[in-house]
This record gives sequence, C-alpha cells and structure tokens, in this order.
Amino acid sequence: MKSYLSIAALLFVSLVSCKKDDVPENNNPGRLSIEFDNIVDGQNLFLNTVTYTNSSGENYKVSTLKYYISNIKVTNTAGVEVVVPQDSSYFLIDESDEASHSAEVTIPKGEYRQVAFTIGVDSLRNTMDIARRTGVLDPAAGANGMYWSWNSGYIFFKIEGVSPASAEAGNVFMYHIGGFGGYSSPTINNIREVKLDLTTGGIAKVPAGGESNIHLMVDIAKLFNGSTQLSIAAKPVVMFDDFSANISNNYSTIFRHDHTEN
Ligand SMILES: [Cu+2]
Repeated sequence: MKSYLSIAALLFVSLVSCKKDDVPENNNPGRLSIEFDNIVDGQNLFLNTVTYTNSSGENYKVSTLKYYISNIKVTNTAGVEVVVPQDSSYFLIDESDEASHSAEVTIPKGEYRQVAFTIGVDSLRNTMDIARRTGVLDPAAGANGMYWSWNSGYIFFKIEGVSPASAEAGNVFMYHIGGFGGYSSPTINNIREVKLDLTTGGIAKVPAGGESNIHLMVDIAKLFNGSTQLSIAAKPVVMFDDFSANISNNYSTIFRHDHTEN
C-alpha cells in the first residue's frame, strides 16, 4: 500500500511539474480589461432619451441597466486556462456609470484566444459571510438595489424602463433576474456562463506590465429576442419566478466580441 502511495505521489509530482511548463509565467503580470459596450441593434444605448423598438414591435425606453459579471477565465493560445482569483473577479456593469463599463483584471502576460465569465454571482458568494462580500457585492453599499435577501441573493441582471405596451402604472416595465439555485431550499437557477472566442475579432496580447482591452458589444435587442421572444405587454414585470429563466437564457446571448486593443 505504501509503495502504491509513493508511486501515486511521484506520478502526481511529475504530472504537476509537467503541467507547470504549460502554465503562463505568473511573475510577469499584465492587465486585461473587458469593456462592456451596451448597444441596441448596433446603436449606442442611451438611457431615458431614445425610444427603441423590440422584436415584438413594442416601443420602449431604458432607464436602468445593470448586471453582474464574475468568475472571469481566459484561455491562452496553447489552450491553457487562467482563472482570475475569485476575490478580484466581481464586477457590476452599470450603464449610468461610465467607469463601471470596464472590468479590469490582472493575469499573466500571454496571448489569449478565449474569455469566459458568469453573468451573475455564484451560489457560494451569494451566501458567503457578509465580511467577504465587499465593494459591488456589499448589500448596503455597492450592491444597493441589486440584492434581495440571504435566501434569494443578488439580482444578476436588472433592466427597467417605460413602454406604452406596459399596462403597469406609469407604463413601466422591469426585469429583475436572479436566483442562484440554493442548497437547503433550491430555487430557480439563473446563473449563466458566457464563452467568447477572440480569434476573429483579435486575440488579447497581454504584455508584462501593460494592458490589452477586449471590446464587447452587449446588444439589448437580443435580450428581447433570443430563444424566447419577449413581449412587454404580456410580461411587463418579471422578478423571482419561473419565467425568469427565459430572460436569462436570452441574455446569455447578448455578448459579442467586436475587437481587441493591444
Ligand atoms: Cu474598443
């Protein structure tokens, strides 16, 4: 038994050391910024002022657009995945706050052909001790308006606006989408992953001490028209209910890589 163990240990060590050659050097960090450029049908999104028309033929204006991006991972051209340390990997993109449109992380220098992230906040972090939920995750500060309660957790994606198609007071419509699955009393799970290939729009060449910027287009038109065609008249308000999965499925397709600035 003992020899089996030492053979296993040796194997493990050699596997690890073999793998190590492939892993990018960690002592040469650079910066990767991911820019979230919110648009509607190829045009810039403007809050409150511009009227858009969705695929159901309904006019609408957007007053609020906010969503969480987390757990960023990148894959280099050799196929090796780099996971950004989780504590540095939560971002709240808020259309009304220009400074929030870019998620910046530190990764080893290298050439990266894929970026992946979660839309929302993973279940573990949803229920983690409040002391470890700071900044944009602090329910009393950065996450203000983006948090329901310990049981229901964060609102992953929030869009609000007005539409003549809405019969709600003030013609408002709102989608507040969240739900992390839960453990003791499982709820709806709207955590969605996005993987974007960068080879067509340009791989990210992160230099040591420098920066590469991945520019994404985030098309709200696709939020209304994905696997489900949404109608504001039929569903002006969607929050914590089963229908929300249709919306999270739609918004998992709104991200497109446009270009990279190296
Ligand atoms: Cu750009």
